[in-house]
Amino acid sequence: MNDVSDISQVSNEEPLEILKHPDPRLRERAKPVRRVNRNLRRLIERMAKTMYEADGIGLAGPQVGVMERLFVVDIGEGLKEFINPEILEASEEQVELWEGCLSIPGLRGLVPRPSRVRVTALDRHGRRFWVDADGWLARVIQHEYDHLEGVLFLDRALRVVEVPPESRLRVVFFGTSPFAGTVLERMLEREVTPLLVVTQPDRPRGRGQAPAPTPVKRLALEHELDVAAPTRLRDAAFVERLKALEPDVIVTAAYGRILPEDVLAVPKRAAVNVHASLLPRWRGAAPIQRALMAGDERTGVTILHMSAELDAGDIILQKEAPIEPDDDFGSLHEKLAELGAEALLEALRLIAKGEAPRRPQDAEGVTLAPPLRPEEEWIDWTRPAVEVRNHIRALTPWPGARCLHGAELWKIARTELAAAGEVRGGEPGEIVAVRPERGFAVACGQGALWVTELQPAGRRRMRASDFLNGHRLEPGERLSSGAPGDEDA
Ligand code: GNR
Ligand code: NI
Repeated sequence: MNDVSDISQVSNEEPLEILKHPDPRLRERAKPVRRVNRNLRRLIERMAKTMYEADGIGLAGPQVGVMERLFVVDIGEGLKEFINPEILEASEEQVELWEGCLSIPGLRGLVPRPSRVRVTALDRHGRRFWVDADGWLARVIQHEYDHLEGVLFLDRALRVVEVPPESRLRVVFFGTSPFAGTVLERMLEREVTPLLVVTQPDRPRGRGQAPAPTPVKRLALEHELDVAAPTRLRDAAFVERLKALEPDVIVTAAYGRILPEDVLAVPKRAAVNVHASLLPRWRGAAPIQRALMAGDERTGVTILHMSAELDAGDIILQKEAPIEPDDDFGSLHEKLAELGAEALLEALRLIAKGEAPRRPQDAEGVTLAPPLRPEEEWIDWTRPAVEVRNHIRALTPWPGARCLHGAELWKIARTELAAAGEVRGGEPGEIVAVRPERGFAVACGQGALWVTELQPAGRRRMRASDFLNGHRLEPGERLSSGAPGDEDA
């Protein structure tokens, strides 16, 4: 924020009302300013305040009912006023750009204009100045000058389109994981640009375990968005910063922390969460993993209002998705992130139009999806093959489903159920068949699994057939679970 806008914030001038098309005053030609005096300086200050509060980059007298030749501009380089401006020269070269106008909310138009103009005007002290403007400054000066002539961008536009209502919402986004990254990316593609992106502080990540930004932070910085990574959400300075943004909506997606009530109370319209299950099934931090582990064949996403109780708020909308037998955490996570983004954008449109429904969750059918505990990363071969397989799906590719082959840590990445009678016998964890082109079969508490992909100790993930190419494995060898406390092996 620049100095001038700060002055306008402390000034006690009231903002003015912005006239909206088709108000006839927007079609009149403005009269020259007669005197540059204190009254005019106060008017300039009020116009600046009006422009800043409306998030505009320019404002002309007629837009606030002042039929005088005067406008203010701030394209982020400070406030500049133009009194009795004249356009002395305009370039032959034209550029087409999308324009909006505070007097025509909800529409924008593709307007060709000279790319450069030479302008003269008086400043607030009545002193004459000249500017050679290009880029956005040239654009805005011409747009404002048009207002003084009673001309609107609609008159010059090659095309006029509606601005999607959701892109006009003031949004603060809270998110951390890749799921949240996908949601944010889709929001940005649809021009729903958060005023602020809140994420978790940098943490040791990846192989090197050096502190690294979250996927959401990286994306936000790429798009030059403001980012906050507070360690404490209750921190008064953070809550004040949020309030100052006057958001309509708070969106959370896989943020990884519960928002305190005083944060939930900040947005004017709603605080909503993108949750990766069909609530009330799988409330909690690990809905995708728990759905896979349970062998669910359908799941989906829910957009809900946040409440004090975790994932228990009223539902705005849900979208279903099948869980395919070959889905694992990686594939399902991606599908649900896309579906969640789609559902969120639909919900934001409804919120923007004031049409978002609110449906309390069913009291029946509540299940909980607590985060994975480290000991759950071990494969328990004594369970039925179907359950072992689902467990592995839920842990693949991250953090990986572990077992021990002797003292070596293996991660099992992909399996197929052995057909009835295809392999027989064996204690749970015992390798009961080896087929170099397919993989190897492991006995479970009931039935057996063909391991078709794995990540052996210190190596990358590979097909079991490739592994067997260079590694002897004999029926009778055993896979086991780690002893409790071995999680960090
Ligand atoms: O805020 C505004 N944005 C803008 C974007 C592209 C081209 C011109 C403008 S000016 C506009 C404010 C306004 O309506 N000024 O008259
Ligand atoms: Ni305008």
